[in-house]
Amino acid sequence: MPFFQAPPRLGNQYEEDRVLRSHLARALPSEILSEVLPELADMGALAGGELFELQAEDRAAEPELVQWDAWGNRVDRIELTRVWRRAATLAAERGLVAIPYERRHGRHSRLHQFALVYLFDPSTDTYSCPLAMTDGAARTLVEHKNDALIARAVTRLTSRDPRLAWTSGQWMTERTGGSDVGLSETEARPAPDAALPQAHRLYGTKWFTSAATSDMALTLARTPEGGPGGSGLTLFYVETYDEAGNKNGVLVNRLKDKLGTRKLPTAELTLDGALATPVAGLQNGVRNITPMLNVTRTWNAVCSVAAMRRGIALATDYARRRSQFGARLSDKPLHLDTLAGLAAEHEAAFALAFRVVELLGAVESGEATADDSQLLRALTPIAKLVTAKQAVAVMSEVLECFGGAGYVEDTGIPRLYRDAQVLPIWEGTTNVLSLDLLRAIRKDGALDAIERELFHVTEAVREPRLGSLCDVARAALRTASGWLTAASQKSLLDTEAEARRVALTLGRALELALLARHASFELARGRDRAALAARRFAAHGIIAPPPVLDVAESARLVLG
Ligand code: MFK
Repeated sequence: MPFFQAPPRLGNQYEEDRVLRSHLARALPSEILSEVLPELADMGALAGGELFELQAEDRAAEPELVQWDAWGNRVDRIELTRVWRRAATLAAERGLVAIPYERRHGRHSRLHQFALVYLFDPSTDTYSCPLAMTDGAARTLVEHKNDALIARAVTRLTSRDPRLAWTSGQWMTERTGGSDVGLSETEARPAPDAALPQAHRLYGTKWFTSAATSDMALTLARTPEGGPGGSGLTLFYVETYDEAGNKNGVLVNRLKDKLGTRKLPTAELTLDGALATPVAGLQNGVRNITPMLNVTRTWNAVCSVAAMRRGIALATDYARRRSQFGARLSDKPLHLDTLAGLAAEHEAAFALAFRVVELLGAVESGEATADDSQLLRALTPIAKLVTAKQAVAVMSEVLECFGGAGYVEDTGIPRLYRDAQVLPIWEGTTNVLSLDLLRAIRKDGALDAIERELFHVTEAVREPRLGSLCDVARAALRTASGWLTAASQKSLLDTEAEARRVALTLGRALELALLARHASFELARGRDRAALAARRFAAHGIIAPPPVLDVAESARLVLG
């Protein structure tokens, strides 16, 4: 009988995930945990069962743009994959966007939501993208207290009825820049004839719009009075169809041919007179859209952690099924050592991403202190950038854990790696988010907030065996803050050059401290796996490579 390798399998992704279960047991009051547990177990079963199988069956399918109908009408319809159609229904029914707006569990509602998202995301081919933007749009409309749009749109964005539920887009990127959004060229011309308040018609090109099947979008455009830059832009609300069901001046030019997230229809759009209404006045468009950015960045962090978990779950299962050199890979010391390193990165990233989730829940429910709000501002860019980098690194190793099979498309494994590579890019690249952290340090006291957090978190570590790990985290914070001080004594340019290593170091220091606190909680209950993860994570290194070249030397090295 010739040999055939058994493929990796998944069980219930809630029940098999020690990290998720143990963190929820610490962070959620027991009565809330008991209430949400059936939902989590059910989502875990879907994620490891029906959805995982559907993903495999549907592996080769991609969305298609149909621009014309048989009679020559421009229709610009995007046909979605089976996984996406199923995911849309499930997401609405399970309240993946609705939960934090229903706020059944007060400040814990975000934790409830993101625990479900974490289970749902890896089995639904990036359907988290439209959900993240939908959540971000709802949050933005609520924060701006735009009652008319809350009544019209938020009710749809947060509906649990799949027939009524809307998704939102976030149309920001133009040819002038995905990062420097203040350069946007889209024009907003007043449309006094239209019924909407302060109606405008939008003209321009949006160059990279994810999930172009949305029912509405928040977007930026410049009115005739708007000056240059981000403050001269207006944040607009636009629906993709008018009341009669006709396209609202939104043309889909083509779908992007991307490295990964290929199930996600990302499009180039032409706005040709799309009727739109301002969300919050006619100025400060960039500032006004930041609630959306901060929510989608939180989704990004959670989905980075979820992606790592999926890769590790598959690689670990495979290690139990695959034998080489006379033993299962799961009995091979070097393979185990490799998997342990991945597990440590995942658990540390989990601790930081879900700390942001906790803070977001507290701030939204009005139960947060001013310190919590400041800390949320500081941790959101850090969590997004550091977890995304970890996801790419972990996924590269996951592929290697499968040997050649990890490089072959129909195993489904290469997609994990390609999809992970978007995580550090969209919603602000690593460098743009590092600069955002600098902005938050200068404007919003982010460094003080991080110092306070690290102090409180390490104070809560009661277990002496974890004391040295807390010392490592505190030393990393001192190092990063020393780099900033030294650079700021030189120049703004020198400070800017430090931003990435500062952000990555602070991110890993926070991850270590939060993981040590969790490990202390676990050790007190006789469980040592989180402590093992913390020890291993600290050994990977917390402090980024130090600055050795100044700005002029880097320029000489790179540019000659
Ligand atoms: C897995 C699920 C993930 C979900 C994925 C969703 C799909 C992805 C779709 C996309 O990728 S959409 C495009 C995403 N694009 C970005 O994220 C843009 C990246 N660029 C930035 O974030 C830049 O930092 C930014 C555009 C904000 C810089 O623009 P400006 O015009 O130079 O901003 P400026 O002047 O520094 O800031 C304007 C105001 O906003 C300031 O406040 P004031 O007006 O009061 O002074 C800033 O403090 C404030 N601000 C900026 N960023 C903020 C913020 N406030 C709070 N939080 C922030 N993050």
